[in-house]
Amino acid sequence: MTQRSINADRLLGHLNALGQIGRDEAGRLVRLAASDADRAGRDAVASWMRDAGLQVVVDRVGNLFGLSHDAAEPGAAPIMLGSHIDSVIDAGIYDGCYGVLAGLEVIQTLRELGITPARPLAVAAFTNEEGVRYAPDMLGSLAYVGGLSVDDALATIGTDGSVLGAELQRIGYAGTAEPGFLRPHAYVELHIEQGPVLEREGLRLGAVENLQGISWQRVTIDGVANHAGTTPMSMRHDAGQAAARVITFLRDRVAGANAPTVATVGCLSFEPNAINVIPSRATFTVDLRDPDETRLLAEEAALARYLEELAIAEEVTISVERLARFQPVTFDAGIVALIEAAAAARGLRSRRMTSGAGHDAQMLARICPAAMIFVPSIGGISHNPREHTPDADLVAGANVLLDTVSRLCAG
Ligand code: HGY
Ligand code: MN
Ligand code: MN
Repeated sequence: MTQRSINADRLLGHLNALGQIGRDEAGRLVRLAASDADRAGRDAVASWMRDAGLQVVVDRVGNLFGLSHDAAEPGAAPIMLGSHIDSVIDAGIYDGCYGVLAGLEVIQTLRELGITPARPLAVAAFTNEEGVRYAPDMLGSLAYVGGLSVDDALATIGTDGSVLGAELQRIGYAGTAEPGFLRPHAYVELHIEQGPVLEREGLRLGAVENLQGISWQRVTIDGVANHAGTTPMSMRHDAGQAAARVITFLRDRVAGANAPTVATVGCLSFEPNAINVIPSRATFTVDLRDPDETRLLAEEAALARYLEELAIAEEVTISVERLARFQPVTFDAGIVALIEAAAAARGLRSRRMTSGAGHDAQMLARICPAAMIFVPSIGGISHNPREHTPDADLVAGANVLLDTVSRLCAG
């Protein structure tokens, strides 16, 4: 059977065009959920969906869908592809966007080849996957699968004090479809690995069989502002020092454990944030992840114990707010096997692997069989403008997605 292929130039053209949408005055890619930059990106993707002959639908939490109803069984549950187009701050151009645009490309290719799949096809761009502006991450897909009420999702307050529902209204993406309006037969997400494994092992593709648990917390430490010059060290209630001890505690504990656990303090702010004032308040985030739920719970408990002891030792007050908590997810073994077979049929060496990053697929897995396909990230770099995947790998991944969809339809 001659192997079908997606339109590589069109996919790469869309990827690079979308990668230029949402640049700030410094040239950084910052397409935060429900921002003007996100609107511009959504408008572009929606227009490409229409160009492909798809019906464009937006649901109440802004999830954007392209639907192709051409199918042998038009009323059957669709195969859904997709990811997200919102980004982190100073992002690369592939994270999320690749999965949305490759999903669109696969559907457009099948339509152009005149192939009528057994089932309808859909491609989704889920709202606020990154969770940088609104917590939790994967908010749009979480609401889509019923893990968060629509009202709670729309009432979410952003790090900038904005309200998600009002922002979606403002950018014109407060849709009317009820999240969950389509229950997929299966969901397959193509994504860059964002880690070093595939490149290190010289492999072209990853069949992702599971995804690690995620714990996000915001910690606030309240001490006492005082004069940096006149206050003896023994009399200080230094929120800044206490925060530094937590950061070091996390790194030393996780680095010392013979486990895949990872810990990150990505946001940190002091008040009053003045060079000669002992910080009265330190606010920071803790991102803990582990593929094993028991270990993740143990790390959360160890942090909680440390914070209690620290509050006494430093004579400060410490409060913690839960921002996100998702258990590890195992993907559908049948789809994982289809992905491996599709890769092998194209002579692409692949391996099964765990996703270190969170993805919308972990939410869709709650309502349908789901799995992911990874392509290599050069240097394992992501959430960084240096994020890069060679064009040949991007095209190969999209062709494996195409074959996986065909096999799912045949199956
Ligand atoms: O945080 C994550 O893993 C994803 O990029 N939202
Ligand atoms: Mn992503
Ligand atoms: Mn990301």
